[in-house]
Amino acid sequence: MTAYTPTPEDKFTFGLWTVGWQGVDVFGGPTRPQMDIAHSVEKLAEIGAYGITFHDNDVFEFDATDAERQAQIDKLKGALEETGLKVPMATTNLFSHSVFKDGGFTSNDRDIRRFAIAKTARNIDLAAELGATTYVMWGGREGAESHAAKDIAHALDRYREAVNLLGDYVTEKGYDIRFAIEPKPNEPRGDILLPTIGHAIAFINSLDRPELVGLNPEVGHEEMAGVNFAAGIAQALWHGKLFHIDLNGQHGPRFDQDLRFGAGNLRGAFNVVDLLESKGYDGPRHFDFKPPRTEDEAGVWASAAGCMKNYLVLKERALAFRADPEVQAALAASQLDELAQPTLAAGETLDDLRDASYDIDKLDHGFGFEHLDQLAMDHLLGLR
Ligand code: DIG
Ligand code: MN
Ligand code: MN
Repeated sequence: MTAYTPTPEDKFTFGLWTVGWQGVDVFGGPTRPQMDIAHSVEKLAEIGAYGITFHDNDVFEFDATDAERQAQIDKLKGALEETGLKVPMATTNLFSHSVFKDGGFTSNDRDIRRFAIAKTARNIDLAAELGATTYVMWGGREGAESHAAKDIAHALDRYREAVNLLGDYVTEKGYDIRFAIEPKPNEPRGDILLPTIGHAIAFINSLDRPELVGLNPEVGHEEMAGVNFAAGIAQALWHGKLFHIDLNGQHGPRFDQDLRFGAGNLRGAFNVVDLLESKGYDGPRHFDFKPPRTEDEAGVWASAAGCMKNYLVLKERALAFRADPEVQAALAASQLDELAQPTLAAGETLDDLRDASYDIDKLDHGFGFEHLDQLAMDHLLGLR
């Protein structure tokens, strides 16, 4: 029986806010005590993680003095030094403090927008200091609960202004940092701006430095919107915009469950791992999940270990699926190789298509997708 033991080579990373989640929800207070950040780093190293990610206020309090902020940063640095864990990504908390109740970059209040950009720039400096190369922007509070409360065009102007300004900043500073926008359709706002991968890609194309900005899609967020996550990240890869990823579990369109990866939509998880492992994504396998409030600390680590184990099991099953000669024959029978071919031959024009004759009865054939999909199911279930 394979052990599925994660190693740093698997590049599994966790947000400090995940294992540190105290189990608070809309209907109940914390069920776990606050977790010391050094303890989180040490335990994540112990279970095989490659690195950690953080919001500024996962490391130090919103109202920390400079001395308190530095003490916490030094504590984090010490734990990273001791364990060898890396920091591939960082991000800003522009959603917890009440000042951000109408957003940060797109708050109707101009002074709050100015503060949000300044807060982000300060944490970008820390991200660069810790070696992060991706800076995530999740606009959880950028949105509205009612139509007239937010002029979308002006809000997007302000969003673009902020991202352009920060893109200029990292360029002038010479930081090796790219930005990754994380879409989400709703929660905590009634409707969030840039709700899906598609909206975010369109927005990125409007920026001054689009090459600096990509995506950090999250499994549960696209599924909340009722769209297929694997198909979404396939398009992100096609645009060269899958800069980072938030892996977790979700039971379809409902509140953001942030389950451990593999829980919830297991077939979707298989499809995601098949895509990441076969289409050349070389970034961290990052988990943004929340151990359910039912769990004690032992449960937190069981949940984190489950994220990595499920990824490794699905990776083994997906690689076996792609290597299976019967699958390769089924892919050919389903004409997947033909899909990879241009529709026009070299030198052909539209006239060639229009002048040709077509035997519709011969063309109107079955594609054998059910046989192909059952083979995928058999591999997922460990039957092949
Ligand atoms: C929630 O899905 C968001 C925040 O946790 C964070 O800003 C981002 C980082 O991946 N995901
Ligand atoms: Mn989420
Ligand atoms: Mn996320």
